[in-house]
Amino acid sequence: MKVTAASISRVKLPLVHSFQTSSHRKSYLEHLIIRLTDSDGNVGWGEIASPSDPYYCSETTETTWLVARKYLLPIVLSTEWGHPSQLAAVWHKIRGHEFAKAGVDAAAWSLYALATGVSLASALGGTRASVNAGVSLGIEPTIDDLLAQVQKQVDAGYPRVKLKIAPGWDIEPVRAVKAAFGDHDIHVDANGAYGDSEDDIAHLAKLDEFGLTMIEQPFAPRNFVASARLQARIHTPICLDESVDTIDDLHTMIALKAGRVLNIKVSRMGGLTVAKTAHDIATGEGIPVWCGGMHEFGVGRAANVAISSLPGFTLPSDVSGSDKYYARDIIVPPVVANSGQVAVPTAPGLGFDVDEEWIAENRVDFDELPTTSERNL
Ligand code: OSB
Ligand code: MG
Repeated sequence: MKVTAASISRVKLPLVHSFQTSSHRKSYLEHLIIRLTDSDGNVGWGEIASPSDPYYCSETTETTWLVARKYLLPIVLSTEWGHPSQLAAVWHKIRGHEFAKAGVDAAAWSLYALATGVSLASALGGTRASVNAGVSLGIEPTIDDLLAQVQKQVDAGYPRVKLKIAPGWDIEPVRAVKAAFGDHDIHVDANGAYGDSEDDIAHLAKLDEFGLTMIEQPFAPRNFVASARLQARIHTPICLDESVDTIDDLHTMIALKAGRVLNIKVSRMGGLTVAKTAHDIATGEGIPVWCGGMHEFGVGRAANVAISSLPGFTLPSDVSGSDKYYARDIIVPPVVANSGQVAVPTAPGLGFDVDEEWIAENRVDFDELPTTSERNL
């Protein structure tokens, strides 16, 4: 493949319902959209879905822009590559910056799929015609507000609802949701908000009585030891999210028995190449996986749907329909969930048209790298 042009658009979209995690609240998001063109005129798309501030991970919108613009895209433009996994191998020397890598990697994958005439899901080895979708709900001002949000998503047909928890917002909201929606698949996500003292661990162990599907990331990123201690005490599986950025982290999780479920986020793990490897390793170890989300716009959501079609993604993924997040998405048609099922596109490439006019209307910054011929002058 010869990539001849690359651009970055910083796009800002309002969320239909503001979202609060244990660390921050958001009512709009700004993600970077990567556009690659090859020498035959094929276009590939990827999304850098970093949070704006360094609370979920160390990256921010600005750091991802810098790393993509200065390091990653020049590599994509100057390397002749046959398969996108070769790019991941080249930029392995760039330490960290997984979100930046993920958007550029996904753009290369979607370009590769289009150029070779297959869907992104098939290029990745996906086998499912549709994927199971769940929803993730933020911390609400009151338990009644939370119950209303859960009801709305249950009515929309989603089979799994994940609740954000934090110290002071855990046992009671979980008890209320379980009392009202006991038959539903409910899980909680703490985004690392708990300390690892004996008291913290004993407190979290109280969640075991609710029959939750999993407790996601109770402790700070890479506190594998605390996670292993809690997992040894409870029946509820612990799922790791922020702790696992790399394949080495996954090996640590397995070796220390720090969890029994893996949330594979394409963004957090630096792209589809690493996500696929993580899927292969986890499945081989009997660890079920699902695809987490970062409130992606349609371009990133399409990549999440594609990876979720791999056989080991047996738990519902955070690939809710676009309408849960955005009044108008940047892809046409938007992602649609029917009774919690999202169809996996079969058309070559990303499988959705990208609405370039809508991107241009919501763009707050733009940059285009010099083309190969301009650079050679
Ligand atoms: O931990 O999964 C998380 C959103 C922002 C930061 C972290 C997380 C999330 C979500 C959103 O839970 C899931 C989604 O995209 O629906
Ligand atoms: Mg999470």
